[in-house]
Amino acid sequence: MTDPKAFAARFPGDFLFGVATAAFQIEGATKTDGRRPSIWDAFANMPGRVLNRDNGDVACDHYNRLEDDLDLIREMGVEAYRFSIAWPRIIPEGTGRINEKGLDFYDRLVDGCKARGIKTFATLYHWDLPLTLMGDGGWTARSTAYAFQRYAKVVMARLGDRLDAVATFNEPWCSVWLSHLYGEHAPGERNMEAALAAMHTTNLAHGLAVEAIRHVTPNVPVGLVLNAHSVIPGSDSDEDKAAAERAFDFHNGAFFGPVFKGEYPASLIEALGDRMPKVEEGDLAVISQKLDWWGLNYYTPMRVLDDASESAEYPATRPAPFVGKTVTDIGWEVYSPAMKSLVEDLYRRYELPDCYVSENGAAYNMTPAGGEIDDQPRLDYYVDHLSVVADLAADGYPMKGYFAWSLMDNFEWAWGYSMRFGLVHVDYETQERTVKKSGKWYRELASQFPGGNHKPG
Ligand code: IFM
Repeated sequence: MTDPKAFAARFPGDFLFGVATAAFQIEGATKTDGRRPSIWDAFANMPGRVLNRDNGDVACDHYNRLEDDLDLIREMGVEAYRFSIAWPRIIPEGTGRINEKGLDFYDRLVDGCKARGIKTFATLYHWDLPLTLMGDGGWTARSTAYAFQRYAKVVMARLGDRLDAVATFNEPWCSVWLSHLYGEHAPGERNMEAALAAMHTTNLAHGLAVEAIRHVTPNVPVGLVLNAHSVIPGSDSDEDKAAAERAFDFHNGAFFGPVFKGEYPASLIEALGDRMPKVEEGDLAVISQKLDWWGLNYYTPMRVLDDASESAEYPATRPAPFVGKTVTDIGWEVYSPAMKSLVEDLYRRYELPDCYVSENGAAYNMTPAGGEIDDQPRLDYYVDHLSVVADLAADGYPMKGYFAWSLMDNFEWAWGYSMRFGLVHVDYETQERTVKKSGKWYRELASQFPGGNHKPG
C-alpha cells in the first residue's frame, strides 16, 4: 500500500486537502424549516426517473446531524470542506420571500466549520433549482439568471464574511446537457433548443452571480466548477480526430469558451447557432469576467468515434471502447493519464486561473464486514489520480488543492442510493457512519497538511 506520509511529500506544502458533498445528496429534511421542493424532489417522485424510486427526503439526514458530521470532517484531518447551498431553503420559490431559517442552517454549518478550523468552499448551485421556477421555464428562461443573481446576493450578504471561497455553479454540463438534452437529470428534458437555452441562461447566471458576489463580498475568491471532459479520439483517423474536436467544443467549449474567452466555439455556432436563444449585447462580457479560481471535477475520460449517420445530431459522435483495464461499479473507465492530458490541454487552450480539483473519486459498493470496509480499489483510484495532481503541480500547473468526492455515501442522482462514492460508509437504515479503508488512508494523507505547514516525510 502507498504510504500516505511518504506520498504527501509529493505535494507543495501549501496544498489544500478537502472533502466535498452537495446539499440535495446528503441533507434530507426536504420539508423542514420552510424548504420548498426543488426540481429534483419532483423528478425523484416521477416513476422511472430514479433507480428504485429513491428520493432525497432523508438522504444522509445531514440536516439533523450537522454537528456530528462536522466532527466527522474534522476527524478526516482535512483543511477544507466543499458543500453546496440549497436555493430552495434560502428563497423557497426561487424569487420573492427569503427564508431566514434556511440561512440559519448554513450559518450553523459555516460557523461549525470555522469553530473546527475547517475552511469553507461553498457552491451556490448544485442542481436543486426551486421547483416554482419551472413555471417560467426553469433554466431555459432568461429570468432564471436574474433570480439566481439575487439568490447569490442574499447568500453572500449573510455568509460571505466567513466563506473562504465560493463557486457559482457545479458542473453546468450536467444541469444543461444531461438535464435538458439527454433527459437523465431533472427536469428530464430531451430537446436541443431547450438545452441551448439552458446553456446560455446558465452561463449568463454565472456571470451575473460573479458580479453580485464581487459587489457584496469583494474579498471572497470566486470560481466555477466544471466537469471538463477529457475527449479522446477512438482511433487515429482524421474522421475520429475531427469528431473529438467537435465533442470538445460541445462538451467543454460551450462553457469554457464563453467564460474564459468571451465566445461560444465556432463549430457550435455554425452547427446550432440558429437554434440558440438570443445572446444579448453585453452578455458575453458579463459571462467572461476574470475568475479567481476554477474547479475541475474529473472521473473518467470520454472516448469518441465519428458518427457519420445522416440522423446524427451535432457533435455527431458515438462512444469508443474503453482502453483502461478497470471499470468502477457505476461503469466508468478508470484511466488517470486522461486527467493529466486534460489539464495540460485546457491550460493550452484557455487562460485559466488557479485550479482546485473540486471532485474526484470512484463508486465502489463494498459492504461492511466485521465493522470494516475494505475498498482497496477506491484507495488505488485515489493514489493514481492524486499522483497525477502531484505531477501537474511539479510541472508548474497552479494546482492548489484537492477535494475527494465524497465525504460519505449519498444520493447519486438517477442512480439513487445504489452507487457509493464515500470515503465514509453510510448505513441508510441506521444512519451509522463508518470510515472506509480509503477514508483512513486519505485521513493520513490530509493530516500531513495542517494549513501550509507541511513537513515532508
Ligand atoms: O455525485 C456526483 C456529484 O453530484 C457531481 N459530480 C459527479 C458526482 C458523481 O457522479
